Amino acid sequence: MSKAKVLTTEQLEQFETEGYLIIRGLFRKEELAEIEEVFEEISQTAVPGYFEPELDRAADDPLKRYPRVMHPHRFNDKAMRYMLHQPVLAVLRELYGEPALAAQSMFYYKPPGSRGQALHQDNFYLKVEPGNCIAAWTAIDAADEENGALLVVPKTSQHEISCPETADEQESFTTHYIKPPKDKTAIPAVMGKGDVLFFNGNLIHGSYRNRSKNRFRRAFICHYANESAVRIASHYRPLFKEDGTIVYLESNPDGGPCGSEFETLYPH
Ligand SMILES: O=C(O)CCC(=O)C(=O)O
Repeated sequence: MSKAKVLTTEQLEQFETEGYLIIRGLFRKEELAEIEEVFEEISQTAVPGYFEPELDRAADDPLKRYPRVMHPHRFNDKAMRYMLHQPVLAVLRELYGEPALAAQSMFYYKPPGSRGQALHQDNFYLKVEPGNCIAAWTAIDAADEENGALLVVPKTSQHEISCPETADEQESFTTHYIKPPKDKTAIPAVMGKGDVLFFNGNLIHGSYRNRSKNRFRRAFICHYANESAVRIASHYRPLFKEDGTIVYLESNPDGGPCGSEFETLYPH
């Protein structure tokens, strides 16, 4: 039996032409409360390889106290469940025109005062082929210009993957920077709690610093590949089907047009 459609023609067109789409209120209040609880608990611990706060350096940089959590689905069942959140997968199925495979989860606390992430393109890191990755960026707190909302550069989703320049380390906690084309500007994606922003792996995006005094800007961020993809960078294996079954795509070898040194030093 075919599944009921969740996106309108206009929404599909927006994703095609602009490269991103915000779906309002895709996570319910109780679900958001559960996600908050999971990551509050994680923030009180250390999980080697996935969440490694450096408490002695927290006074200099709020991200040392609250670094991003990498791949929480690999050690937390609830994170796995939310990476495979049915309403998100239903949207992805329509954006891809086929089912999605879940490749990565992350959680950003982005406390007040913390640096942002310089503009970049996700498929530079994920190397999904053939096809592309799509991110589902869920606002756990309302996000706006003051607390460092995600920035998107509309219509860059058709651009080729470019080789990064060096980011301004005063403003970005990551080291890569992709300069937007001259005729394009980054705009903030202003979002409410529980809204989800979908964007494809070529779209140039990033975020500014959290300039607020006391507002975290937490986000649960997952990356997906189309089910027909054959290869992905090794950092993202294994992947998961909608029903949670494990899938091993081939490992996309390091390198590509920008050389191999980028890949191993700076996983996304
Ligand atoms: O949430 C942010 O500040 C940046 C996240 C991002 O760029 C990404 O997940 O690719």
